[in-house]
Amino acid sequence: MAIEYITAGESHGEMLAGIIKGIPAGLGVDSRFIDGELSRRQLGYGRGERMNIERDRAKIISGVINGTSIGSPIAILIDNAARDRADKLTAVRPGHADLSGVIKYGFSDASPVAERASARETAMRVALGAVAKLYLKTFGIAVESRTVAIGKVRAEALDSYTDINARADKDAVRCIDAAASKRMRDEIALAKERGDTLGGVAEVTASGVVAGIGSYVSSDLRLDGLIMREVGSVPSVKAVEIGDGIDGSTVFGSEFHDRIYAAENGKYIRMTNRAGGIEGGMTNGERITVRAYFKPVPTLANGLDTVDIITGKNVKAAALRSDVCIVPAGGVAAEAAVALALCSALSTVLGGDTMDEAIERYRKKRSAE
Ligand code: EPS
Repeated sequence: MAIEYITAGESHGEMLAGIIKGIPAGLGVDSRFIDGELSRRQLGYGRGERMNIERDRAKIISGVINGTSIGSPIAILIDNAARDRADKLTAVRPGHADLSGVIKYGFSDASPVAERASARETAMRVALGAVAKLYLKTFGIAVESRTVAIGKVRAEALDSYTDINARADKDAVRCIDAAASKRMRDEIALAKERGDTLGGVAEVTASGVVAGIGSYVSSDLRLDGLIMREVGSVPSVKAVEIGDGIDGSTVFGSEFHDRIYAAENGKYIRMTNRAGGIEGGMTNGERITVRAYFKPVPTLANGLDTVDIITGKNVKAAALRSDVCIVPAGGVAAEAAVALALCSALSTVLGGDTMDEAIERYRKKRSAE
């Protein structure tokens, strides 16, 4: 029984709506936890004016009674404070959905495209992802993230993977390396001064996952594919890496693959985790690591060359209110994406009408490791 979800809503419409289906009965769903996740997504140096306007809060309207899931679809609403929709967006912005959206849906301007293509949609994904996180937490699984690069500035590798979110959330760009964080903020400030934008990389980790979630038996069950689809559909993500997949493509097999050793307790251990916790489309019991590569925000204060679709003339792209860098928030959205993929794959394996049944099956999986 896979988890399914859907979101709806325009960036400057009345509200966002979302439904997640397949969560068993008996899961504690605390709306304060969801609101905490929504606040995390709103922070970050480099965000625009809009984040001073919004105070995102989740209103749970179905599927939860007295703070506990009842097995039916869970529906959530988030109000939009900003309803100042730009009309007549004809100077289509390169890098956005604007031009292709107008052609595809036959609009006379790109405003309806921008309204739905907007990354505002990730607010609802974070809310639904928070429900997925609560499900995963029941099994001791934590999904966290940190910024590893903004522009050309890279963070040092971590010494320890404990309390990633607690440490990252204290930093203005969600980077655990203080010196790199300072240089990242300088880069963002420089981009802003130039009327430009910056992208970067966020790393999502999921720890405490039992081996054997996902499967090699069928393409639709492969967990790496599910994660790539979810993370790859977060606006601005142009590449998704699992483990050291990108560097791994340049080295010998002997330099990449994680060797397996017999542990004294009769279990198995690996000393490295270059596979990022997934082999053969399944979890192998190691920490899952996923990196989301974000392109620079395509709305530039210094508009790029483009065409006005009404006059046919070469103009500068519309410079709407926007963000300079969304990587810190993007990491939180990518966390939600990984949580949704993992929750879905885990529920496929565990099934269960109730959380108690799912927990019992998880225990059996754990003892088989
Ligand atoms: C976005 C443009 C900005 C961002 C928005 C994404 O909104 P506005 O046009 O209202 O200033 O702030 O992100 C959010 C609203 C959000 O909640 O993340 C865009 O065009 O994608």
